[in-house]
Amino acid sequence: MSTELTPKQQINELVRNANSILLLTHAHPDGDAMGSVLALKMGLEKLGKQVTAAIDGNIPEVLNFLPQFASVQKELSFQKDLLIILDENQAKVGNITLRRVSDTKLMVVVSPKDGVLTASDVRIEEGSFNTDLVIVLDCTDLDRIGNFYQQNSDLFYEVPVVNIDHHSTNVNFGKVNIVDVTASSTAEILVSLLETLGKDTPGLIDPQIATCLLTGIITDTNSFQNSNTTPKSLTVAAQMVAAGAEQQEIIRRIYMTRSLSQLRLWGRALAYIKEDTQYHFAWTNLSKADFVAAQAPMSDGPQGVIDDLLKTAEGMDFVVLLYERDGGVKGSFRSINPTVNVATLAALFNGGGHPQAAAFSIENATVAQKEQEILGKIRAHLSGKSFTLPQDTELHEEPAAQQQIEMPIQQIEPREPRRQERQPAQPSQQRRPQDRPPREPNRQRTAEQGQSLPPLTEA
Ligand SMILES: [Mn+2]
Repeated sequence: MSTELTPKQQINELVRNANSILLLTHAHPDGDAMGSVLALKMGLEKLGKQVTAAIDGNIPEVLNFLPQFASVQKELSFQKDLLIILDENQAKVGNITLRRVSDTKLMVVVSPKDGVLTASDVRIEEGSFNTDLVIVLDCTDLDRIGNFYQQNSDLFYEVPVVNIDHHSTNVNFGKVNIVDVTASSTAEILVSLLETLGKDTPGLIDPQIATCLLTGIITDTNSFQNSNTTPKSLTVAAQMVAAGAEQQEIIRRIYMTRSLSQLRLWGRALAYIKEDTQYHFAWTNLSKADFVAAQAPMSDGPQGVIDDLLKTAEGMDFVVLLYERDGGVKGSFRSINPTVNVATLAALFNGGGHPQAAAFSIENATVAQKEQEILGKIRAHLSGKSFTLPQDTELHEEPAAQQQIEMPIQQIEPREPRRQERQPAQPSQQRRPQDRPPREPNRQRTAEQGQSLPPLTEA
């Protein structure tokens, strides 16, 4: 491939030469991930390509108004042919028949036309994947794709990978990369890519595709409220409305409709809000038990908790939501003070995202086990001191290292069992390190301290 081609032209070439294309995004997709995948799927299909879109993890039901929502696969398995190569130098092949030897055994019978075929005339090879091109959208690195990547990692070596994203923490894992950190969303980047791909296909961006792309732009800018909203994102959004995107429907479905379970979940998150008065941040938690008690499907992430509720907190520099998902802890950050870059905070936990919105996850842990460690690392980072707790994700019976960090004035008080329907607290959340500073008598916070928080999706 010529190095003189721009990445967009290179992608155009790769797409033109591919028949079968696989589209992937990060597990637990948000509106941008899902809108981008569906828009590109429909666009490529209109160009005559065979397209598979697959997403690991739960897809938020709130997005089910998107065209072709149900066409996304949740499982991915690749067939590879087994190739039997016969060398005809010694004898020409006459007939090939298949004979069943037993319930579990088949025999391939190769009868020569003349002469003798021997075992040395046979070679067995693995065929290649029946996918010509992989396009990964809105994903900072391949691990974020989830199980599909771990289970099929060979594919990503054998087939060209295109990486299209707008996260500054993207690691440029593709053979071709379009990582535009000035773009509000991956959907915004796809608009110009689809225009290039559809040069000879007038009207490629039809109302359905435009609806998916506008959904990505709207959700990643939080309805054009976030600071990542640029003149270009507004222009592109206007272009999508002109192309027939159902803007009113998007707003109604995403911002005006809340399920009762979601409202119950919000109530729990609101009740547990705590603040750090020294470093000016607020946080809350949602444990697995909170989701259960609210009857909230795990597929509907508690995104709204941070974007619609926590982020409106007055006087805070940033907010944090911790929540339990998939046996681990997810953390979401939103910056309120524009000079605070929360992507650097998420990076403390090997996460990433944007300066205004970032996230991380810790596997095999509960919020109760990790909350103090997470807060300690954040505070240590903000104070410029190092935090010495090992950065593994193992469960610590007692977070001993935590005692080495300077705890700011406000301490979490021992949690009391909140409600009958809450599951019994894990031992570690009730036990408090004994050498903690005494709690401030004058604190206004209520005795009940929340310990779990919701996650967020990196925009
Ligand atoms: Mn995005």
